[in-house]
Amino acid sequence: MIKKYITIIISLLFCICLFGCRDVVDGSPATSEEETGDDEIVIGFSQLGAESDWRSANTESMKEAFSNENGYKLIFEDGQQKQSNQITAIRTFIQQEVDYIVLAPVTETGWDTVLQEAKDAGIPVILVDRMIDIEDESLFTCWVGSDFGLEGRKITSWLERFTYMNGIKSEDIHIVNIQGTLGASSQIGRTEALRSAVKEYGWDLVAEVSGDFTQAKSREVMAELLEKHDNINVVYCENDNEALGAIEAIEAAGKKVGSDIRNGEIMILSFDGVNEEALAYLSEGKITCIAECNPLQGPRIQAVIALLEVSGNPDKFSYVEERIYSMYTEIRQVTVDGKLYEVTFLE
Ligand code: GYE
Repeated sequence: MIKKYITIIISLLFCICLFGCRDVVDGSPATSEEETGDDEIVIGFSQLGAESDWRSANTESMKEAFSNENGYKLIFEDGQQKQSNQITAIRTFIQQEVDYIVLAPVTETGWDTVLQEAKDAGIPVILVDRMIDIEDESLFTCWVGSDFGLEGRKITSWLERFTYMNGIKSEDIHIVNIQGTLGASSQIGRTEALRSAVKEYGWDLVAEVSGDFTQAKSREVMAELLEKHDNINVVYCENDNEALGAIEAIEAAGKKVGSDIRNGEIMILSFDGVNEEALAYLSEGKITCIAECNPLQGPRIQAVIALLEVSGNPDKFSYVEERIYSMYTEIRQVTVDGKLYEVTFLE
Protein backbone atom coordinates (compact mmCIF):
# COMPACT_ATOMS: atom_id res chain seq x y z
CA MET A 1 0.00 0.00 0.00
CA ILE A 2 2.68 2.52 1.07
CA LYS A 3 4.70 1.53 -1.99
CA LYS A 4 1.70 2.35 -4.23
CA TYR A 5 1.32 5.87 -2.73
CA ILE A 6 5.01 6.52 -3.14
CA THR A 7 4.74 5.58 -6.86
CA ILE A 8 1.77 7.95 -7.38
CA ILE A 9 3.55 10.83 -5.63
CA ILE A 10 6.70 10.31 -7.70
CA SER A 11 4.62 10.31 -10.95
CA LEU A 12 2.84 13.51 -9.90
CA LEU A 13 6.13 15.22 -9.10
CA PHE A 14 7.44 14.16 -12.51
CA CYS A 15 4.39 15.66 -14.27
CA ILE A 16 4.59 18.91 -12.31
CA CYS A 17 8.25 19.20 -13.18
CA LEU A 18 7.67 18.41 -16.86
CA PHE A 19 4.80 20.83 -17.46
CA GLY A 20 6.07 23.41 -15.00
CA CYS A 21 9.45 23.49 -16.71
CA ARG A 22 7.81 24.09 -20.07
CA ASP A 23 6.59 27.48 -18.80
CA VAL A 24 10.13 28.41 -17.93
CA VAL A 25 11.58 27.14 -21.19
CA ASP A 26 9.43 28.97 -23.75
CA GLY A 27 7.26 31.21 -21.67
CA SER A 28 4.04 29.69 -22.96
CA PRO A 29 1.24 28.34 -20.77
CA ALA A 30 1.17 24.66 -20.14
CA THR A 31 -2.52 24.09 -20.66
CA SER A 32 -3.67 24.12 -24.28
CA GLU A 33 -1.67 21.15 -25.50
CA GLU A 34 -2.33 19.13 -22.41
CA GLU A 35 -6.04 19.92 -22.65
CA THR A 36 -6.26 18.88 -26.29
CA GLY A 37 -4.27 15.81 -25.39
CA ASP A 38 -1.87 16.01 -28.34
CA ASP A 39 1.19 18.02 -29.02
CA GLU A 40 -0.08 20.42 -31.64
CA ILE A 41 1.00 24.03 -31.22
CA VAL A 42 -1.88 26.46 -30.83
CA ILE A 43 -1.49 29.80 -32.63
CA GLY A 44 -3.87 32.73 -32.30
CA PHE A 45 -3.46 34.93 -35.38
CA SER A 46 -5.04 38.37 -35.39
CA GLN A 47 -5.04 39.50 -39.01
CA LEU A 48 -5.97 43.16 -39.48
CA GLY A 49 -8.43 42.72 -42.32
CA ALA A 50 -8.90 41.82 -45.98
CA GLU A 51 -8.44 45.18 -47.68
CA SER A 52 -6.11 44.16 -50.50
CA ASP A 53 -4.71 41.32 -52.60
CA TRP A 54 -1.52 41.61 -50.58
CA ARG A 55 -3.53 40.93 -47.42
CA SER A 56 -5.31 37.90 -48.93
CA ALA A 57 -1.96 36.45 -50.02
CA ASN A 58 -0.56 37.09 -46.54
CA THR A 59 -3.52 35.34 -44.87
CA GLU A 60 -3.19 32.37 -47.25
CA SER A 61 0.53 32.09 -46.54
CA MET A 62 -0.12 32.03 -42.78
CA LYS A 63 -2.94 29.47 -43.09
CA GLU A 64 -0.76 27.21 -45.23
CA ALA A 65 2.17 27.40 -42.83
CA PHE A 66 0.05 26.79 -39.72
CA SER A 67 -2.04 23.93 -41.07
CA ASN A 68 -3.14 20.90 -39.05
CA GLU A 69 -0.95 18.72 -41.26
CA ASN A 70 2.04 20.77 -40.15
CA GLY A 71 1.14 20.14 -36.51
CA TYR A 72 -0.61 23.39 -35.62
CA LYS A 73 -4.01 24.52 -34.56
CA LEU A 74 -4.57 27.99 -36.01
CA ILE A 75 -7.22 30.24 -34.49
CA PHE A 76 -7.71 32.97 -37.10
CA GLU A 77 -9.44 36.29 -36.36
CA ASP A 78 -10.09 38.99 -38.97
CA GLY A 79 -9.94 42.43 -37.34
CA GLN A 80 -11.86 44.12 -40.19
CA GLN A 81 -9.56 47.15 -40.06
CA LYS A 82 -10.45 47.93 -36.45
CA GLN A 83 -7.86 47.96 -33.70
CA SER A 84 -10.59 47.36 -31.12
CA ASN A 85 -11.46 44.05 -32.84
CA GLN A 86 -7.80 43.05 -32.77
CA ILE A 87 -7.54 43.88 -29.06
CA THR A 88 -10.62 41.74 -28.37
CA ALA A 89 -9.10 38.90 -30.42
CA ILE A 90 -5.87 39.05 -28.40
CA ARG A 91 -7.82 38.95 -25.12
CA THR A 92 -9.74 35.92 -26.37
CA PHE A 93 -6.47 34.20 -27.34
CA ILE A 94 -5.20 34.85 -23.81
CA GLN A 95 -8.33 33.26 -22.34
CA GLN A 96 -7.94 30.31 -24.69
CA GLU A 97 -4.37 29.94 -23.45
CA VAL A 98 -2.88 29.67 -26.92
CA ASP A 99 0.83 28.89 -27.19
CA TYR A 100 1.68 31.90 -29.37
CA ILE A 101 -0.06 35.05 -30.50
CA VAL A 102 0.75 36.37 -33.97
CA LEU A 103 -0.38 39.93 -34.60
CA ALA A 104 -0.55 41.85 -37.88
CA PRO A 105 -1.41 45.26 -36.38
CA VAL A 106 -3.61 47.68 -38.31
CA THR A 107 -1.89 50.78 -36.94
CA GLU A 108 1.20 51.38 -34.83
CA THR A 109 0.02 52.89 -31.55
CA GLY A 110 -2.23 51.73 -28.70
CA TRP A 111 -0.96 48.19 -28.07
CA ASP A 112 0.78 48.64 -24.70
CA THR A 113 -2.01 47.45 -22.39
CA VAL A 114 -3.11 44.36 -24.25
CA LEU A 115 0.45 43.22 -24.97
CA GLN A 116 1.25 43.63 -21.28
CA GLU A 117 -1.71 41.31 -20.60
CA ALA A 118 -0.26 38.74 -23.03
CA LYS A 119 3.13 39.02 -21.39
CA ASP A 120 1.62 38.59 -17.92
CA ALA A 121 -0.09 35.43 -19.21
CA GLY A 122 3.28 34.18 -20.45
CA ILE A 123 2.26 34.06 -24.11
CA PRO A 124 4.88 35.19 -26.64
CA VAL A 125 3.64 37.74 -29.19
CA ILE A 126 5.13 37.73 -32.68
CA LEU A 127 4.46 40.70 -34.95
CA VAL A 128 4.08 40.28 -38.68
CA ASP A 129 3.92 42.88 -41.48
CA ARG A 130 3.36 46.27 -39.82
CA MET A 131 5.29 47.46 -36.81
CA ILE A 132 4.04 48.82 -33.49
CA ASP A 133 5.09 51.94 -31.62
CA ILE A 134 5.55 50.80 -28.03
CA GLU A 135 7.53 51.99 -24.99
CA ASP A 136 8.58 48.57 -23.77
CA GLU A 137 9.90 46.40 -26.60
CA SER A 138 9.96 43.35 -24.33
CA LEU A 139 6.17 43.20 -24.83
CA PHE A 140 6.74 41.47 -28.16
CA THR A 141 9.14 38.66 -28.96
CA CYS A 142 10.06 39.71 -32.48
CA TRP A 143 8.84 41.24 -35.74
CA VAL A 144 8.96 39.97 -39.33
CA GLY A 145 8.09 42.30 -42.19
CA SER A 146 9.19 44.72 -44.89
CA ASP A 147 11.25 47.88 -44.88
CA PHE A 148 8.53 50.23 -46.07
CA GLY A 149 10.81 53.27 -46.08
CA LEU A 150 13.28 51.44 -48.30
CA GLU A 151 10.49 50.45 -50.70
CA GLY A 152 9.54 54.13 -50.95
CA ARG A 153 13.13 55.28 -51.41
CA LYS A 154 13.64 52.75 -54.22
CA ILE A 155 10.66 54.06 -56.14
CA THR A 156 11.45 57.76 -55.57
CA SER A 157 15.02 57.14 -56.62
CA TRP A 158 13.66 55.45 -59.77
CA LEU A 159 11.53 58.56 -60.48
CA GLU A 160 14.52 60.82 -59.98
CA ARG A 161 16.49 58.76 -62.54
CA PHE A 162 13.55 58.93 -64.94
CA THR A 163 13.26 62.73 -64.75
CA TYR A 164 17.01 63.13 -65.15
CA MET A 165 17.19 60.83 -68.20
CA ASN A 166 14.24 62.52 -69.87
CA GLY A 167 15.35 66.06 -69.12
CA ILE A 168 12.22 66.78 -67.06
CA LYS A 169 12.66 69.63 -64.60
CA SER A 170 11.88 68.89 -60.94
CA GLU A 171 9.30 71.65 -60.73
CA ASP A 172 7.43 70.01 -63.61
CA ILE A 173 6.73 66.91 -61.55
CA HIS A 174 3.25 67.38 -60.05
CA ILE A 175 2.67 64.40 -57.84
CA VAL A 176 -0.24 63.23 -55.71
CA ASN A 177 0.08 60.62 -53.01
CA ILE A 178 -2.79 58.22 -52.45
CA GLN A 179 -1.80 57.05 -49.01
CA GLY A 180 -2.61 53.78 -47.29
CA THR A 181 -4.44 53.42 -43.98
CA LEU A 182 -3.26 56.39 -41.93
CA GLY A 183 -1.10 55.34 -38.99
CA ALA A 184 -0.09 51.99 -40.53
CA SER A 185 3.68 51.45 -40.78
CA SER A 186 3.42 50.75 -44.50
CA GLN A 187 1.70 54.13 -44.97
CA ILE A 188 4.11 55.95 -42.67
CA GLY A 189 7.26 54.53 -44.30
CA ARG A 190 6.09 55.07 -47.88
CA THR A 191 4.73 58.56 -47.20
CA GLU A 192 7.91 59.64 -45.42
CA ALA A 193 10.04 58.38 -48.31
CA LEU A 194 8.03 60.49 -50.76
CA ARG A 195 8.08 63.58 -48.55
CA SER A 196 11.83 63.48 -48.19
CA ALA A 197 12.33 62.92 -51.94
CA VAL A 198 10.04 65.88 -52.65
CA LYS A 199 12.20 67.97 -50.36
CA GLU A 200 15.43 66.69 -51.82
CA TYR A 201 14.55 66.92 -55.52
CA GLY A 202 12.15 69.88 -55.46
CA TRP A 203 9.11 68.10 -56.94
CA ASP A 204 5.67 69.64 -56.51
CA LEU A 205 3.64 67.53 -54.03
CA VAL A 206 0.13 68.57 -55.04
CA ALA A 207 -1.81 66.57 -52.43
CA GLU A 208 -1.75 63.66 -50.02
CA VAL A 209 -5.02 61.81 -49.44
CA SER A 210 -5.71 58.42 -47.92
CA GLY A 211 -7.19 55.71 -50.13
CA ASP A 212 -7.24 53.20 -47.23
CA PHE A 213 -5.28 50.69 -49.34
CA THR A 214 -8.49 49.90 -51.25
CA GLN A 215 -9.44 50.19 -54.90
CA ALA A 216 -12.86 51.75 -54.25
CA LYS A 217 -11.62 54.51 -51.95
CA SER A 218 -8.72 55.27 -54.23
CA ARG A 219 -11.00 55.62 -57.28
CA GLU A 220 -13.14 58.04 -55.30
CA VAL A 221 -10.29 60.23 -54.03
CA MET A 222 -8.51 60.21 -57.40
CA ALA A 223 -11.67 61.43 -59.14
CA GLU A 224 -11.85 64.32 -56.65
CA LEU A 225 -8.18 65.15 -57.09
CA LEU A 226 -8.57 65.29 -60.87
CA GLU A 227 -11.45 67.73 -60.52
CA LYS A 228 -9.43 70.00 -58.25
CA HIS A 229 -6.05 69.88 -60.01
CA ASP A 230 -5.43 69.80 -63.74
CA ASN A 231 -1.65 69.46 -63.60
CA ILE A 232 -1.20 66.05 -61.93
CA ASN A 233 1.33 63.97 -63.89
CA VAL A 234 2.49 61.38 -61.32
CA VAL A 235 0.34 59.35 -58.93
CA TYR A 236 2.18 57.61 -56.08
CA CYS A 237 -0.19 54.85 -54.96
CA GLU A 238 0.77 53.19 -51.69
CA ASN A 239 -0.45 49.80 -52.93
CA ASP A 240 -1.59 48.08 -56.13
CA ASN A 241 -5.29 48.10 -55.31
CA GLU A 242 -5.08 51.87 -55.02
CA ALA A 243 -3.26 51.96 -58.37
CA LEU A 244 -6.15 50.08 -59.98
CA GLY A 245 -8.68 52.51 -58.49
CA ALA A 246 -6.64 55.54 -59.57
CA ILE A 247 -6.37 54.19 -63.13
CA GLU A 248 -10.14 53.73 -63.30
CA ALA A 249 -10.70 57.34 -62.19
CA ILE A 250 -8.10 58.72 -64.62
CA GLU A 251 -9.52 56.81 -67.56
CA ALA A 252 -13.07 57.76 -66.59
CA ALA A 253 -11.95 61.41 -66.70
CA GLY A 254 -10.79 60.84 -70.30
CA LYS A 255 -7.06 60.92 -69.48
CA LYS A 256 -4.36 58.41 -70.27
CA VAL A 257 -2.01 56.61 -67.92
CA GLY A 258 1.59 55.88 -68.91
CA SER A 259 5.15 57.11 -68.65
CA ASP A 260 4.98 59.73 -71.43
CA ILE A 261 4.26 62.56 -69.02
CA ARG A 262 5.65 65.20 -71.40
CA ASN A 263 2.77 64.37 -73.72
CA GLY A 264 0.02 64.45 -71.13
CA GLU A 265 0.09 60.91 -69.75
CA ILE A 266 -0.22 60.38 -66.01
CA MET A 267 2.43 58.10 -64.53
CA ILE A 268 1.35 55.51 -61.96
CA LEU A 269 3.83 54.30 -59.34
CA SER A 270 2.82 51.58 -56.93
CA PHE A 271 3.74 49.06 -54.22
CA ASP A 272 3.20 45.29 -53.69
CA GLY A 273 3.43 43.48 -57.05
CA VAL A 274 0.93 40.86 -55.89
CA ASN A 275 -2.32 41.63 -57.74
CA GLU A 276 -2.43 39.89 -61.14
CA GLU A 277 -4.17 42.78 -62.86
CA ALA A 278 -1.60 45.26 -61.54
CA LEU A 279 1.22 43.09 -62.89
CA ALA A 280 -0.54 42.87 -66.25
CA TYR A 281 -0.87 46.68 -66.22
CA LEU A 282 2.84 46.94 -65.52
CA SER A 283 3.54 44.81 -68.60
CA GLU A 284 1.22 46.99 -70.67
CA GLY A 285 2.84 50.17 -69.38
CA LYS A 286 -0.25 51.46 -67.54
CA ILE A 287 1.68 51.19 -64.29
CA THR A 288 5.26 52.37 -64.72
CA CYS A 289 7.03 51.06 -61.65
CA ILE A 290 6.17 48.85 -58.65
CA ALA A 291 8.21 48.43 -55.48
CA GLU A 292 7.65 44.85 -54.43
CA CYS A 293 6.23 44.10 -50.99
CA ASN A 294 6.40 40.39 -50.21
CA PRO A 295 3.34 38.99 -48.37
CA LEU A 296 4.56 35.37 -48.06
CA GLN A 297 5.55 35.51 -44.43
CA GLY A 298 3.92 32.29 -43.18
CA PRO A 299 7.08 30.16 -43.49
CA ARG A 300 9.14 32.89 -41.80
CA ILE A 301 6.84 33.05 -38.80
CA GLN A 302 6.81 29.26 -38.73
CA ALA A 303 10.62 29.26 -38.55
CA VAL A 304 10.51 31.78 -35.68
CA ILE A 305 8.10 29.56 -33.75
CA ALA A 306 10.18 26.45 -34.44
CA LEU A 307 13.15 28.29 -32.96
CA LEU A 308 11.18 29.43 -29.91
CA GLU A 309 10.01 25.85 -29.37
CA VAL A 310 13.61 24.79 -28.81
CA SER A 311 14.28 27.85 -26.63
CA GLY A 312 16.10 29.63 -29.44
CA ASN A 313 16.40 33.36 -29.71
CA PRO A 314 15.06 34.80 -32.98
CA ASP A 315 16.30 38.18 -34.25
CA LYS A 316 14.16 40.97 -32.86
CA PHE A 317 13.58 42.44 -36.35
CA SER A 318 13.77 40.46 -39.61
CA TYR A 319 13.34 42.25 -42.92
CA VAL A 320 12.11 40.50 -46.02
CA GLU A 321 14.13 40.98 -49.26
CA GLU A 322 12.23 42.77 -52.01
CA ARG A 323 12.64 43.86 -55.61
CA ILE A 324 11.61 46.76 -57.81
CA TYR A 325 9.71 46.07 -61.06
CA SER A 326 9.38 48.13 -64.20
CA MET A 327 9.08 47.73 -67.97
CA TYR A 328 11.08 50.87 -68.63
CA THR A 329 14.33 49.20 -69.64
CA GLU A 330 16.42 52.38 -69.76
CA ILE A 331 16.72 52.34 -65.97
CA ARG A 332 18.52 49.16 -64.95
CA GLN A 333 19.23 49.93 -61.33
CA VAL A 334 18.55 52.42 -58.59
CA THR A 335 20.76 53.52 -55.74
CA VAL A 336 19.43 53.97 -52.22
CA ASP A 337 21.72 54.97 -49.34
CA GLY A 338 24.73 54.01 -51.45
CA LYS A 339 23.40 50.52 -52.23
CA LEU A 340 22.49 49.36 -55.76
CA TYR A 341 19.20 47.59 -56.45
CA GLU A 342 18.72 45.95 -59.84
CA VAL A 343 15.40 46.68 -61.54
CA THR A 344 13.48 43.50 -62.48
CA PHE A 345 11.90 43.66 -65.95
CA LEU A 346 8.80 41.55 -66.32
CA GLU A 347 8.46 39.35 -69.43
O1 GYE B 1 1.25 46.99 -49.02
C1 GYE B 1 -1.08 46.75 -48.68
C2 GYE B 1 -1.83 46.19 -47.53
O2 GYE B 1 1.05 46.59 -44.61
C3 GYE B 1 2.51 45.82 -46.30
O3 GYE B 1 -1.06 46.59 -46.41
C4 GYE B 1 1.11 45.98 -45.86
C5 GYE B 1 0.26 46.76 -46.82
C6 GYE B 1 0.29 46.35 -48.27
O4 GYE B 1 -3.12 46.43 -47.50
O5 GYE B 1 -1.52 46.21 -49.90
